[in-house]
Amino acid sequence: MHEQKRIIAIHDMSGFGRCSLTVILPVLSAMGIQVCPVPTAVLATHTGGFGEAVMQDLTDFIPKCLEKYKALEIGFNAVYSGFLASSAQIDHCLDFFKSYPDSLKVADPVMGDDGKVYSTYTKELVRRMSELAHAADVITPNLTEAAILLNDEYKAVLTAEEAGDKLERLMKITETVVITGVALTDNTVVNIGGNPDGRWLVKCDYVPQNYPGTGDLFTAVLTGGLLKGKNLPDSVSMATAFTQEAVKLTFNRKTLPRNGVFFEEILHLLPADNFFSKYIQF
Ligand code: PXL
Repeated sequence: MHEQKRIIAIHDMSGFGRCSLTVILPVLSAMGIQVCPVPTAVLATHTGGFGEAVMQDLTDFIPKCLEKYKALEIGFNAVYSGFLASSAQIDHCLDFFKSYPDSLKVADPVMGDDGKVYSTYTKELVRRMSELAHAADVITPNLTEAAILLNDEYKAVLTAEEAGDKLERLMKITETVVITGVALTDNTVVNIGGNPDGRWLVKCDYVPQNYPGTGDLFTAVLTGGLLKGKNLPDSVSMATAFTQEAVKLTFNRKTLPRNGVFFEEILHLLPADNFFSKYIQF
């Protein structure tokens, strides 16, 4: 295959609010990776704070894309899934994973935040997300999604031991796991990652506001790092540093959280991919 890395991104396209493909496309492109989007749905806005969702489901479109790529014998270095619009899309993502067995398979098990499931998600879609997690090489749940995948009661704040225990249990599902936005009892917020080589923790600077789309920003940078050959702790660290920079910039502007984060102004940091937050082994 051509030297440049190529990735299939199976996510929704939300017109306003900065999440999923409107974040993933520019971020991975700035990292020098060719992104081929397969939209799961198109929405006017994301579902976090704009009232009832205006959404067009594209479930039937996804298998047609796969057939076309297979017929054209186009290869991909990674398949990266995220927000899905129906439980049938789980099968379609699994078909993509199976069709590119040598690719890096990243499943962001997007389902909810702050202990709540997103309004467009059905019970069946939530139930079946673990099938995708089992088939993936890398998963990046937040605490809400980790609790669902593990059948745990949602807890907003964990001790470091509890967080480590969740990571270990998720690593029985998928080899490489990163849990994002973990609030710990010592008042820190951390991202934690684990694979067969170890477990790492990256602290985030405290910002008293959550923004939608930051999970997508994080996993896009993480996936780009891994695809470019960086190891897990460096990739988690770079994704944390980039996301945190965008969050801090946005907090200082005092904009409505639902508008998402101003990542556009720091995209220039990405091509060098040499900025890191500190990580520690735990
Ligand atoms: O960032 C996750 C996400 C993706 N897509 C849509 C969403 C959300 C989170 O709210 O609403 C449409």
